Amino acid sequence: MSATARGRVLLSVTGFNPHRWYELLSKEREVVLEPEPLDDPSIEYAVLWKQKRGILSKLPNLKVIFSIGAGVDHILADDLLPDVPIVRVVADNLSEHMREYIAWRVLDHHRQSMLYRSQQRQKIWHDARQVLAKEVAVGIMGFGHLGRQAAEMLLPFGFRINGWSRRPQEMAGISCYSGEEGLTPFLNATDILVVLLPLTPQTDGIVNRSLLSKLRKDGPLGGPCLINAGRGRLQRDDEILKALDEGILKEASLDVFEQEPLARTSPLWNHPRVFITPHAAATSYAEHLAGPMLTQMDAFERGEPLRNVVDRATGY
Ligand code: NDP
Ligand code: OXD
Repeated sequence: MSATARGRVLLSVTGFNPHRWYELLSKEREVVLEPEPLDDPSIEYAVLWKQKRGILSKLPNLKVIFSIGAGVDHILADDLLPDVPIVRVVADNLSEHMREYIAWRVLDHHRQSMLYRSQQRQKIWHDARQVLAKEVAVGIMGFGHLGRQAAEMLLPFGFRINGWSRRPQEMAGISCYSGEEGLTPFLNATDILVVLLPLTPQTDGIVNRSLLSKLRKDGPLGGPCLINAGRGRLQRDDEILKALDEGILKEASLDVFEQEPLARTSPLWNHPRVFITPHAAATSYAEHLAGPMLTQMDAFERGEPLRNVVDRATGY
């Protein structure tokens, strides 16, 4: 079948060059970057990252939206979004990147890299006391697909692992907590907090000073550490700074920020106990994700059910 005979794909992104996505999706389908006219009936699919507001609202035959990402808050933010299924990314390549990022950051805090980097700059030869992983509790906030992957990666090191989710979950070797009633006990038992939640109305701003002050105070690392690779608006940047400066938090690794890119004026950049990456924990590469999206479009047209569909009621 020719590329033009099948439903066309609207590709709408902000914040990066969509060239590679365009090239790869175009191998099998006709791809449109700006729909013209706005009510083009030949467009049946949309592939999106922070789409322009309202760009989908007039398309009469839109059938499925595909998110270029595991999170979908960037799509749901559009108040003119049509009511069609939204498929999110669940893919080995993305999960592997995230597992590696979490393992890297947890080990970095555990093995006191910030201290040793600072000592190196000052040419200080001092052997700081090191505890074993089995003495340290990592709490994974958002124990879904990526949270579980992170837990699997960390278990062999010997870390004690807690997971927190909305509904009760189970995993061998993990202490699972859920819901509001589970949050305080989960935090009280956690030395390194790993945030892998989706951004929803319920989770917006959840990582604030009050939450951080519930992390284990007398743990083996000399203070709790935070790793946020979920979404920036889960946290309040200024409250993280406050928590660091008040001694509530020892260190932080932040991949995401309330506003991205992080403003050059943000004090987070120069804080000696903050490690920053530019929303790069697990990038969605077109080479790995465009193919599965095209496969899902074909399967959908054969009448097969869509996979990894977002629940609009919960927002993830
Ligand atoms: P999942 O939907 O598989 O998991 C989400 C988890 O969060 C689930 O355990 C869910 O609970 C839990 N959760 C949701 N809402 C609440 C709540 N109100 N209270 C408690 N727990 C809650 O998502 P993924 O693991 O695939 O991805 C997680 C997030 O990671 C994405 O939404 C995205 O924002 C972020 N991400 C960041 C990347 C980066 O590069 N920085 C890359 C990829 C993703 P339950 O199990 O009960 O449903
Ligand atoms: C995602 C992301 O949601 O890249 O996948 O943040």
